[in-house]
Amino acid sequence: MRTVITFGTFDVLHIGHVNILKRAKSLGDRLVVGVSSDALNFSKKQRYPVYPESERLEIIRSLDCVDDVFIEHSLELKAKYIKEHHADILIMGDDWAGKFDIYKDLCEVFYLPRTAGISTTELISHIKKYN
Ligand code: C2G
Repeated sequence: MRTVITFGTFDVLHIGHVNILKRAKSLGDRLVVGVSSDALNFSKKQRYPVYPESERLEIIRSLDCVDDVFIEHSLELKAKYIKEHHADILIMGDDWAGKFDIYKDLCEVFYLPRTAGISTTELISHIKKYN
């Protein structure tokens, strides 16, 4: 049984999120997803997500390819999360390339190509244009 772990805000769920979660699951047997807390997202991006953490957690939990979810409270706690969830593989999009190589002594670390042409930020500005 190979467990894959990945992290993200997954705000305003879109095809880029679904693609990386499906690809992450295909690399193992079980997929565990750390969903960034509202406070962590504010510290990373200087704005709160559109959907609160409780809703983002439920949306990600409801996907077929996801086996377990938890709230990611800090970027610095990855070692703890990897050990707690017995993860064999850490997957992130390649916008994070190299950033989590320090965890290679705990598990395999791979960065997958981002889906081109879509992001939550672009979606938000697109929706704003219609208001
Ligand atoms: N992603 C993707 N293609 C896109 C947009 C996002 O593959 N077009 C991937 C990102 O690379 C990331 C995941 O989807 O691996 C979640 O993206 P975000 O919700 O933007 O999360 P992020 O802010 O990158 O949070 O500890 C790490 C962070 O919590 C990651």
